[in-house]
Amino acid sequence: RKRAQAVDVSACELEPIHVPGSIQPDAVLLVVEPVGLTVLACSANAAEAFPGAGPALLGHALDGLLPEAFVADLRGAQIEDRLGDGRTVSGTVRLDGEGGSAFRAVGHAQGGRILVELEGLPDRPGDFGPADPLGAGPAMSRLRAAGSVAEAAAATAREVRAITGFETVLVYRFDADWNGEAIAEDRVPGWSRSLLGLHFPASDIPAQARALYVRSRSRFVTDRDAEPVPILGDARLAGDPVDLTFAQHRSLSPIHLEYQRNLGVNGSMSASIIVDGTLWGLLIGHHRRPHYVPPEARASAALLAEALAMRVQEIEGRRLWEAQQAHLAAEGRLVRQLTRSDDYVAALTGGETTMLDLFEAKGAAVVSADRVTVVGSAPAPEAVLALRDWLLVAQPSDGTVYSTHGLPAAYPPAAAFADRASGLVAVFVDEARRNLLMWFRPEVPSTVSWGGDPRKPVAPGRGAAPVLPRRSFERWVEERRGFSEPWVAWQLSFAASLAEVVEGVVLRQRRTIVELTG
Ligand code: BLA
Repeated sequence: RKRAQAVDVSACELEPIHVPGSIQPDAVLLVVEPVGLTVLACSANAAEAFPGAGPALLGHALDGLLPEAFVADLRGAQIEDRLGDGRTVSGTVRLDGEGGSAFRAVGHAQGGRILVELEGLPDRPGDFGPADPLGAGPAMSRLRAAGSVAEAAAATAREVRAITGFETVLVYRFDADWNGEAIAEDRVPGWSRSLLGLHFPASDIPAQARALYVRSRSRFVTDRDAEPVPILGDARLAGDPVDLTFAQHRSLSPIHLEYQRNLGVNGSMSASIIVDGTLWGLLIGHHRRPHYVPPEARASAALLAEALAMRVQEIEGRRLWEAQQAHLAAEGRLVRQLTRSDDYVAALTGGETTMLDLFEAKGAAVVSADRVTVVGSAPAPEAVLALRDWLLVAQPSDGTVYSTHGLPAAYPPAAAFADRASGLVAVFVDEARRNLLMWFRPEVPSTVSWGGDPRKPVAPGRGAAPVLPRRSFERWVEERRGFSEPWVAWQLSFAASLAEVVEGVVLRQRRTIVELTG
């Protein structure tokens, strides 16, 4: 009898995608040691660039193989400083004498080695697919004109599709848990499938892939089904495989290629959208057939991904700045009320400015000993006290702010008042934890459309691939109850700083009472 197989998504994160041991067949790879510039390894298709050579290239000096002008750039000290971290030198080289084939040569340094990729260029200019590989200039001005993230994303998708010739270009945005949503889509009229507005679980793009995409900014697959070309190396490579993190022609994970097959995608692209040093999203290209994108169009697409990132940073940065200014002002007024008052609870809940002016909360509460004062749309006082008792146990006593945007899941009794308190920020004011500030947000019932059931992201595989991606991307609608709009990190630090001010006031008032009575 066959045992049911447990399928573990975390297996996806273990695949070492930066050392696949092979490249895509549209280039030839030479791996060179940086001192003597002799070939340590080459892709098995090396004869395409060096007829008759093949593995005979191993141990050969680079000088004799590539034009001196190109080799000169790879020579010399501080090679990792000049050509590490994805920095490259490139040029068009003619191999095999006058009138020989033209190659785009790109060199970079990684892991103490120099990697040179030689991509055969089409003979006729007509072989360059897209009409307008240099359309990045006008695209930039359209991007600048976009007033919202949605508009900027839509404009970028349109421009990148025009430049690269993909049938679909999507802008994919990650959320705080690394799930993602296709927030913009530009699509060829003849393809009815739309992914716009669909959400995908975090496991579709595992952690090591996201980490690699922060370092190396774009990936292109010409032909999903092309046989990867193995890298042949000499003995010095044993146990230390060639790191292809920055190689343009790295072959992608076979598990991901299976995913693409299930999605009906052959030629593809993804370019990283990095905002504030984190992977904010991806620009994704899809083609139903194989699709070659020439080097300059690839560079334009990566550039536009970067331009979108900068525009997003501007738009979101300004919105953030405005929200924080408004909060600083409100917090300033609250602090003035607090310093003038003998009753901190009244100062927070009864003045012209109240706790409701912070964090877009719809309700707030202050617990002082066993006295509860609420403003706005908050749970009843007994419910607030019960919640406080739970927090005393659930929350470490180190003064950290508790926050959730799904309280009923963490604290089931909250299901009874989810309409008022699905979101909670709570912070104890004093070390004895007698005083507590709370902000509440109501439930926002919503539906999330997933591209396939997110609870089943994987299917069992066999042998080397213990797990495989799901086969179905049918729209799967999840109804979300018991969740509010999420809080953001800066709001929690504002809450913490307000609690500190209140602590000072509480101490001062207690001292005054002691002096008066003592
Ligand atoms: C990589 N997964 C990716 C990439 C995308 C997606 C865009 C980047 C690689 C590329 O350039 O194509 C996922 N593609 C999507 C999503 C959409 C899309 C969400 O078009 C929606 C519009 N993937 C799985 C499972 C595993 C997995 C179950 O679904 C593991 C078992 C793995 N995905 C996986 C791996 C990579 C990947 C390993 C890295 C590929 C690489 O760079 O080598």
